[in-house]
Amino acid sequence: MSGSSLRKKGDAVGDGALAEQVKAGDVRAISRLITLIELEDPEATAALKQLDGTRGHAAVIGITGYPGAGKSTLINQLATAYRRQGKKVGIVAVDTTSPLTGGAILGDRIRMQDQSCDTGVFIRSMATRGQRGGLARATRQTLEVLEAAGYNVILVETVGVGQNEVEVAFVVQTVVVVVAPGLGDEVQAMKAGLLEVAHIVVVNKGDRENADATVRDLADWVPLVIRTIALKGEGIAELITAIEARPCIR
Ligand SMILES: Nc1nc2c(ncn2[C@@H]2O[C@H](COP(=O)(O)OP(=O)(O)O)[C@@H](O)[C@H]2O)c(=O)[nH]1
Ligand SMILES: [Mg+2]
Repeated sequence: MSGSSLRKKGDAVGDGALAEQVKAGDVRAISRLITLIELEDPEATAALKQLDGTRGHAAVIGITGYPGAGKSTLINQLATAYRRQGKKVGIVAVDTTSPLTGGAILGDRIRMQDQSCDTGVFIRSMATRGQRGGLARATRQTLEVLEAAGYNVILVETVGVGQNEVEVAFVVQTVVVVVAPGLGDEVQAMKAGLLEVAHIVVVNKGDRENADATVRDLADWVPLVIRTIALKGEGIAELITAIEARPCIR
């Protein structure tokens, strides 16, 4: 699909119509602009320029960690909790093209289904196509779009493997690294890398018996460790409180 085929007939590049529709919260316009961003279409640049200065005050939260740690489950719970507060929630799932995570998005879509019929929740998967650096830029621009469209909370799911994903951590305000108990070697590896960018570490799957040991182990390394059972919604309120306590700077 080319960028131009996404343009409606009669739309001139930079005529401001798309930006206006985005500002009005039009979900189809939001999706279209994000696709244009991914395609690096000139209309995206023009529309982003027109959105500039109309940014809302969204809390942008990165949820990162190895596959299977429970990020999507946690995001589903966070989105539900924020919806109960009356907030509009954007969810951006950043996939990688690595075979390790191939096909993850479909599963995530299904797991996030609780949210998908709710008009107060916008869910988008970002395609990465393996480019380095471009992912962080496309993600940052997508966040600008959602912010301008009036989303109050934006949750960005990334697989915390590789430089590309670590760069995404720099476009969010709060980085939450999710680990599952008993990963041993993985936790050791994360101490050297991902945990350095973490503001909050979540030990999910707190229902597992070795969760306490993992919490104790990590407490020496990172400022804040929270134990959750995402499957049951336990620890979500504590996590939200911790996120709110962070300063709103990017
Ligand atoms: N026992 C247990 N399983 C969980 C918990 N949270 C998530 N899971 C399961 O862990 C698996 C991976 O979860 P998912 O959210 O897809 O992880 P992601 O790859 O990090 O997004 C799924 O089968 C979830 O049902 C939890 O708190 N306890
Ligand atoms: Mg996931």
